[in-house]
Amino acid sequence: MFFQALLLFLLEQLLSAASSSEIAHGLTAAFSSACMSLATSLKLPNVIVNFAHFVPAGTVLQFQQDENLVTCNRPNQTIASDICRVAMYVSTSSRSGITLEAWLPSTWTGRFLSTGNGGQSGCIQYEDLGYTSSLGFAAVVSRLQTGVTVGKALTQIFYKRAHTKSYYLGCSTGSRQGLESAQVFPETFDGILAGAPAIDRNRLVAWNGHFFGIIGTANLSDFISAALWNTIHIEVLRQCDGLDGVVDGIIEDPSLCNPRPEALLCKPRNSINCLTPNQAQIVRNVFSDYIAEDRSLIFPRLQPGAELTSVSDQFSGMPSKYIGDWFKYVVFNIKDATYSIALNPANVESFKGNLSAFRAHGGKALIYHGQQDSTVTSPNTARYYDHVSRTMDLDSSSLDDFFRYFRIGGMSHCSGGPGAWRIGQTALGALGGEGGAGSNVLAALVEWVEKGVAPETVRGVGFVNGTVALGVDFVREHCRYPLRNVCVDPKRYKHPKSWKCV
Ligand SMILES: *[C@@H]1O[C@H](CO)[C@@H](O)[C@H](O)[C@H]1NC(C)=O
Ligand SMILES: *[C@@H]1O[C@H](CO)[C@@H](O)[C@H](O)[C@H]1NC(C)=O
Ligand SMILES: *[C@@H]1O[C@H](CO)[C@@H](O)[C@H](O)[C@H]1NC(C)=O
Ligand SMILES: *[C@@H]1O[C@H](CO)[C@@H](O)[C@H](O)[C@H]1NC(C)=O
Ligand SMILES: [Ca+2]
Repeated sequence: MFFQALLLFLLEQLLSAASSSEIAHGLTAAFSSACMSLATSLKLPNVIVNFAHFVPAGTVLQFQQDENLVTCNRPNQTIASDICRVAMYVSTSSRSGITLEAWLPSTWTGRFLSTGNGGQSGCIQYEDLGYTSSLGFAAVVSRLQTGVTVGKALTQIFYKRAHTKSYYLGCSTGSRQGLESAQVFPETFDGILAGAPAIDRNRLVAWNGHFFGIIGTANLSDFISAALWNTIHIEVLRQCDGLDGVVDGIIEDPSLCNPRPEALLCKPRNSINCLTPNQAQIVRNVFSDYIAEDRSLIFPRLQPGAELTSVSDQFSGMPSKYIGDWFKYVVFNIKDATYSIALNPANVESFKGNLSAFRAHGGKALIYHGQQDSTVTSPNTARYYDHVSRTMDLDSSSLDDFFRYFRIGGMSHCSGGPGAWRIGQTALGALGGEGGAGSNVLAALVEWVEKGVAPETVRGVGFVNGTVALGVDFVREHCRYPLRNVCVDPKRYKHPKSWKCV
């Protein structure tokens, strides 16, 4: 409305002499001055505006240490479309507060979106603000409900009308934050895009920690070297790659894969690149569920196929970096795991199975998880899906009305891997149209929320040797759980039509 009125005003001012470039220039100037005026005019409770800048498309923002923690390791961000960048501090008590950024695009679709962050960083994922604002979302980064409330209010003030629909996008911890919102603040979002959710967090961190006890330190005689893990990976593929109908380096459904490490046992005439009996047991333990003293499940096993990306972390001979500050200075054992699960500080587990209120609000959740993820093992997401199904007493066809889970074969943690992992999920997964129509999972979520057209599959793009720089290799459609992907025409396995969800 505001810009239409302004356009008429400009037309009058410029009379018939106005050229379209002058009008465009006038609109940009108006957008820019409306943006900058926020610095002094924005009045929201507990909010201080640090700055409000107009940033034209093509700018490379350079981040200073004072506006971006050094640990975040984000030196710059290229801006794809004109935005109003607003940086705020929101105090949540006399001693605490959050930093918040909103990136408001000049070509707004009317949609609001919040993103989260990965790991335990608390960093602003500028690339996701850039990605979603370039798609026309008024985007904020906020891990807390407070931030979303401020972001929505700011959006309304700036554009002079309320948003139409509200979305969330995040992966890993960002995904946990999104699902936590569906569980605890069910009316906040109409659509949630959640990848590789780091849910049941106490158990997840304990699971990351338990590998050190299995693997041991690097000076042990049975320590498995990186080279030997490579051999193990090749053997896992030899045993399981073909289960989906084609040998292509991808295990579409690792839940069907139960590798026998004994196939690699050293023989009298072959004592290199093979496993001692102890090492074979270590490999078995790595691919086994993590079980408590009372025999109950702590966390599902590492899915076979993901072992190579564990080598630099869980299999390194040092405690996993994902234990971080959570179990700092703790010699980790099963009792610590059981204790932390019972403690569940700040309800960080985010594993509530009752999403009734989210469903009643009309919310839709689209979950995806790479099937080659060594950071958050993917069977945990099937476990959550089943938990929601049981808690709400809904079979898959009813649950899928508002909650769908897609398994992305050959995708690592949130991005990367040999599979067709680029699905438009985040800035890392942003597509350049390679996959054709229907290959952006965020657009699919919007269709579902706004037109009621639910995605049957998620279409992704894979790269030559899993390397983006080598170019696009194939397109594949990923099935929604509990269906799995099977190749029905192995000679043409790179063609999406050669696959079927069964
Ligand atoms: C942005 O940061 C990357 C990574 O440090 C660097 O390689 C690149 O040259 C930077 N680009 C600009 C324009 O500053
Ligand atoms: C093996 O390495 C660990 C940790 O690096 C060290 O504490 C231990 O003393 C070493 N053991 C031997 C036998 O060298
Ligand atoms: C789920 O939550 C709703 C309220 O949102 C409540 O009415 C219902 O009883 C709960 N169901 C279960 C199984 O706990
Ligand atoms: C891809 O990997 C294979 C096997 O390692 C290798 O032979 C091939 O040259 C690689 N292709 C490219 C384009 O690098
Ligand atoms: Ca395969």
